[in-house]
Amino acid sequence: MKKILVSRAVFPDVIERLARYFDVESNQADEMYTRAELGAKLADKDGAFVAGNVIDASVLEQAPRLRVVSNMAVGYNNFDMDAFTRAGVLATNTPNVLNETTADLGWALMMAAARRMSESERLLRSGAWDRWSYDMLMGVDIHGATLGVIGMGRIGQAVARRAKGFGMRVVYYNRSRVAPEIERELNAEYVDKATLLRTADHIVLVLPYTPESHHTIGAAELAQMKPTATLTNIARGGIVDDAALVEALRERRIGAAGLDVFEGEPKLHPGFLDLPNVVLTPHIGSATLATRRAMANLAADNLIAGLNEGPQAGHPPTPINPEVMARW
Ligand code: 8YV
Repeated sequence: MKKILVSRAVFPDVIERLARYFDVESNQADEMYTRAELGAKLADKDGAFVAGNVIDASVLEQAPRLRVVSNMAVGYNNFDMDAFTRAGVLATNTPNVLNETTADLGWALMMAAARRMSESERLLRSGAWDRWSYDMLMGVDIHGATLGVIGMGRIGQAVARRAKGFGMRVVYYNRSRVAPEIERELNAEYVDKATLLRTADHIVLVLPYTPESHHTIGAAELAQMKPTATLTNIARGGIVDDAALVEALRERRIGAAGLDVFEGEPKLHPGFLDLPNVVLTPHIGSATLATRRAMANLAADNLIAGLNEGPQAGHPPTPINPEVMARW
C-alpha cells in the first residue's frame, strides 16, 4: 500500500476514504509542522494531503518517493511550483468548488465595511448607545455605486455577478481581459489599474498571490482611491501593504476596509485592532460546511487519482502541473 501524510486536521470521513486506498498518517491534533518536520514526515511518503503548508525545495529534497501533493485550497502560493516541477512532483488544488462561497464573504465584508457594521455592533455591546441621531454611523451606499474588481478569475467573476442585483456599475482590472461574452454577461468594463482606483467606490481584491501581485495595493495606490472608498481583501495577505493600509484608514484617506487575509497571518498588523473603520475576519472565505466538504473531497479525489488509485486513476481532476505526469 502507498503511504500518505495528511498534514492538517480534516473531516474524519475524508480520512476514512483515503484509508481505503492508502496507509495514512494523519494529524487530527492539527499540529503546525515546521518545514523540517514536514520534510521528515514525508521521507517515506508517496503522497500528501495538505492545507496551506509551505512546500519548497528544502521539503521536497527530503521526500524522494513523493509523487503527489494535494492542497485543500485554490491558492497555491504555499508551493514553490518550480521546485515541484523540477522534482517531478504533481501538485493539485481545489478550484471552482469555493467560488460562490468566497464571493459571498467578499460581499459580506464589503457591505459590513460600507455600512459600519462592526463599529455599530461594538457600540451596542459596549452599552454606550443612548439615542438615535440623524448623523449616527452614516456609511456609504453599495447600491448604484461602482464596484472595482481586481483579479477577474473565477472568484472575481462570482463577485462581479452579484453586483447586478444592486444596480452597480462594474469595472475590473486583470492581467488580461476576460472573454467578451463574460464581460457582457457581467456588464463589466475593463479599465487600467489607475482608472479603477480613481473611479471605484468599492474595491474587491481577488487575485492570486505571486511575486508580481505583491503589494498590488500600497501607499501609492491607496492615495489614488476615493476618500470614501472601501477596500476588501479576500485573496491573500501580501497583496496589500498592511502597514500602508493601517495609515490610510487611520488618516481617513480611504473610508473603510474589510479584510479576511493578512500579511503574516495568523498574526495581523496591531494597528488594525484599534481602528474603527475596518472589519476583520480570520481567513474564513471558504468556510461553510458544504464548501469545506467539497474542497476536502476534491483534494482527496486528486490525491487518490494522482497516485493512480480509485475510479479516476491517473486522471486527477484539478492538477496544477500535469506535465510532470508524463515523466513518471
Ligand atoms: C483555504 C483559501 O481554506 O482556497 C484558498 O486558497 O484561501 C482557503 O479557501 C485555506 O487556504 C486553507 O488551505
